[in-house]
Amino acid sequence: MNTKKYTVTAALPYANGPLHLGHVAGVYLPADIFVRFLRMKKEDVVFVCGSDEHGAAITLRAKKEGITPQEIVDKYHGINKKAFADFGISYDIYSRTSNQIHHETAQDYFKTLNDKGSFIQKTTEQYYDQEFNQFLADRYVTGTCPNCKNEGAYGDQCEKCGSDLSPTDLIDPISTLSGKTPILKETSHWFLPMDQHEEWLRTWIKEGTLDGVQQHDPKTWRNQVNGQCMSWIDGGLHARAMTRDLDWGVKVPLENAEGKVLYVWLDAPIGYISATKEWAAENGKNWKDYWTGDTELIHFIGKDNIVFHAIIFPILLKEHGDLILPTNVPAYEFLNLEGDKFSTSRNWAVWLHEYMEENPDKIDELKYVLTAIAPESKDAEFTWKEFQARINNEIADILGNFVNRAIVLTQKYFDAKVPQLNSLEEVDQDVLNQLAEYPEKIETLIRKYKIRETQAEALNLARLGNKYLAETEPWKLAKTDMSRVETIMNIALQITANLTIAFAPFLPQKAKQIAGYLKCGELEWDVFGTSTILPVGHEINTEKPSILIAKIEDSFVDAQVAKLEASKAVGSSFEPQKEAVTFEDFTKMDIRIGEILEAERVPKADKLLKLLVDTGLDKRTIVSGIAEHFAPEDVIGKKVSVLLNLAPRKIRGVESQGMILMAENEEGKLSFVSPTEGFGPGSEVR
Ligand code: B3M
Ligand code: ZN
Repeated sequence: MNTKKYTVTAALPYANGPLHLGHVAGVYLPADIFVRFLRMKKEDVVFVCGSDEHGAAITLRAKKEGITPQEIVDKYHGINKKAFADFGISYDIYSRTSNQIHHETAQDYFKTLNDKGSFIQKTTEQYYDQEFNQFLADRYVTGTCPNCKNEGAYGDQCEKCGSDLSPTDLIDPISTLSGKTPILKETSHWFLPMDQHEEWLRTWIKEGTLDGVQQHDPKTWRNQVNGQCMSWIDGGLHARAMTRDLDWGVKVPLENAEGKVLYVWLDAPIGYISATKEWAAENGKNWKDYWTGDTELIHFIGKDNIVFHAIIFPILLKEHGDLILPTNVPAYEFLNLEGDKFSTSRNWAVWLHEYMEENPDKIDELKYVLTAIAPESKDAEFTWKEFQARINNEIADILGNFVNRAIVLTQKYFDAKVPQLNSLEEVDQDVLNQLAEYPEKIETLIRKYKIRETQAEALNLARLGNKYLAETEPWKLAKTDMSRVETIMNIALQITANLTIAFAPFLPQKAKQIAGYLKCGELEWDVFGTSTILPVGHEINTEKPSILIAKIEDSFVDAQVAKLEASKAVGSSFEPQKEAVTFEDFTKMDIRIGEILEAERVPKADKLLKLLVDTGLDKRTIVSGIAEHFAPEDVIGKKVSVLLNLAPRKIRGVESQGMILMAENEEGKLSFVSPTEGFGPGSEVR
């Protein structure tokens, strides 16, 4: 009996935001295509994914939206799970790392490794926020980048110059929790001494062997994966903390580990195991069969996750002992959008769930384009113009056109019945020979994870059909040689049937639709490449076939581009929305209309005006940074909005008792926020 199995994983997306086309093209869709192919081959495969619900990615987002981490993960787990299902990503399970079974699995895993001595406990100094009584995860510390002096650098990275940082590298560090300077405080963590694993990793990645046993063929690993791994290893691996001081995550299952959770990059990949367990329990399987023995473990990921899947997780798997290591880690480069990077904060994205809501009739069309441009070996770009061109010129013109002709001509000449095959001419034989080569061509490519090329081959089969009809011109022969037409249409129909197999992993809905025209049901891989799929006399659909692939109009493209531009206009020139405040927070502010009675420049301060303001309650001094925009004589007599209860501050030696509110436009121009006529000093603004 064949015991070989496949465990295919797709990177667990953080449940901190919706999915965009970049994610889909460079992880989820290729993984799905690969799995659909394996299932056609009747391989024993489990396809697992789920939400990554821990780490600072979640807690920071929660803080930003002003809701709890649990609310964040519930919200986005729901949105993403539905978007995947609607789009037809055929997971066997889409789980989440907040599940009980995951917490238990991750804790057991950690304990097993700790018992084996896989970790080293070390005490280091880390930033601590004294007001919030909390150690600060890297992303919770901001400050000035030591390299480019960007003042908004994060504790793990400067987004301006791209350098990797650690929190202690920052100049003038600030806690994002309290806004205060954090202190350094000792804390103890469990580290994975990655440096001790360099040697076997090197051989395993380079040669594909582990303890002298061949595990995988290193030539099937993508260059960029090998390259990134070797540069990490050659640069020297370092011990990395596997625990964090945080209150959100999987608790460290040891004594004396109060307030500590597992590092998200320890817990998340174990999520693949927990998800397999959950699926196995629900389906009467044994999860271990899929993580041991003759099983291929394949991780589809984005390139920013390579080190975690090709170095850190393999170390953890090997340390555990009885589990397999990945056979391949197909990593994808990035997809850009209309000349720019996908960006959530700038709202420069095509969101999967939105696309699905607006275009439920164009699912396979999107799949086709995303696979055709998939960033397999280098970054790629999605544009709506190319979306249109690929659909119209490739699948509509080539696939749609061929299928339509095969069906319509059969209906016309043979009453919708498969005609017989008469003696073959060279052109027929040639086409049949080429057809017979497709299964191997396609299988070889897809097993090398060349999914883009595989789809191109599937389209070549439709091209072959088109070319065959163009060369033999059965519509002309119909007047003179019906016996030839029988042969030609028989072959054209067999090619059409073959197309349902070739395209099934890529365009599952279209493949079904074609099978519907042919009334042939779902065909098995075994018959792929053969020319006797449809028996002579078999009746195909007698109705005029509905359009397989509708052409994309210019107006569709224009509307999509306009939508994107509009969202960018909002996204880029203004600051993103600030963190949520409660109504109570808001009511603490006392804002009223005031009238400016006097104004003068503050000596030696170009920006400042000293104002005397009638607030309705009193007349008070307020220093305002508007001198570069307004001359003193321009502002006297103006009615403006004033924040009265801002704690008094000394500015250039003058005590300022409040703040004038200003509006600022895209160009940085300022305007007072003034009431209409009839609202005098003291009127409340709420
Ligand atoms: N959530 C990072 C990401 O979404 C992370 C992947 C986990 S895979 C175990 O890119
Ligand atoms: Zn920098």
